Amino acid sequence: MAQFINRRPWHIPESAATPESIFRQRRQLLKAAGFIGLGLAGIIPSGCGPAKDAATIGSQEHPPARDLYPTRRDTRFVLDRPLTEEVYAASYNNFYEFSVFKGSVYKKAARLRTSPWQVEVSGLVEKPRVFEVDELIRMMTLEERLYRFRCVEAWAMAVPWTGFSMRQFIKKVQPLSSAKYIRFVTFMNADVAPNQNPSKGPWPYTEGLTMAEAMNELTLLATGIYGHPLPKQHGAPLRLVVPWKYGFKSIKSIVMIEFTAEQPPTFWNSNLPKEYDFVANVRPDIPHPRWSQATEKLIDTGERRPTLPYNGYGQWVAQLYT
Ligand SMILES: Nc1nc2c(c(=O)[nH]1)N[C@H]1C(S)=C(S)[C@@H](COP(=O)(O)O)O[C@H]1N2
Ligand SMILES: [Mo]
Repeated sequence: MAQFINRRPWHIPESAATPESIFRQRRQLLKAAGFIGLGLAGIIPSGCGPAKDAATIGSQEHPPARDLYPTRRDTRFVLDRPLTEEVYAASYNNFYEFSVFKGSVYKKAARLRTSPWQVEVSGLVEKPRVFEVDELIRMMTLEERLYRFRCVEAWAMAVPWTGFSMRQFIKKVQPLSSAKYIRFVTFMNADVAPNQNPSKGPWPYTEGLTMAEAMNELTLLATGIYGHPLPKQHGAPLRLVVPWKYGFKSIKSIVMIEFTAEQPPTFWNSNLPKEYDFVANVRPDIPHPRWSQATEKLIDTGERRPTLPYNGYGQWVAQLYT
């Protein structure tokens, strides 16, 4: 077992495993976002190796539509790399509401209650209404898709999501022709999510897409991962997955989907507009103001690969941006 763990980047303190520039940058970013006074001890994960419990500790108590798993795989979406081992994906997460330390998010997020859970569909839409998440999922056709996933911080993974296309959802709820954007909102509950306090950002976390982006075949509302319902740290019970954009667009634990006429303000773009734009497409040729985006690092093996334009999904989405 020791041998198994020793090959892995998790064995190294985060300060050593992360390129120095990104490590420094992240500290600044946390400061800018109001995450101050954490001290260096907090930056270095305490455990060694991926926690064995990471794949189970965040399980939902009453996962919606549990009987529908596993689903048929959509074979149109093929990978150019192996799938990331589940335990790594489940124990290296960004979910700022709970913690800024990726290695401990899965434990903190376990406090989130995901049942009952409602999703409100509002704004410029033919049929505004509130859905119980179980009902919403059962209205859709679930499928599995293997997607690459690329965080703006230059780490990457490849995972099997279960979910339904945003396109299918949009057709069902019938937006008005005046709807040009979609705004997504995460839950708000500072009792379970300790970082959701006003000094640390304009909560709740929000994101947005143009209608054309949301209607693209690739845009997924995910309910599961690795053939089972989403664990909490991955954004249970419902999260967005936009695989050609940086990971921060893929908003977790959604409670509202609103159709709007104007481009909605979004969490990272509002916090740090010079560093995180609304579009946020994966572009190896455009460096972040403080680090290169030319390569990415796989979270399980530590392998470095060239970043692909649109994260490798140009054939599906490049025409949206001409
Ligand atoms: N509500 C919410 N959604 C979020 C985030 C967050 O902090 N809060 N982080 C984003 C970022 S930066 C990334 S890279 C992905 C990480 O998803 P994962 O932890 O499931 O891999 O979630 C995105 N969705
Ligand atoms: Mo990210």
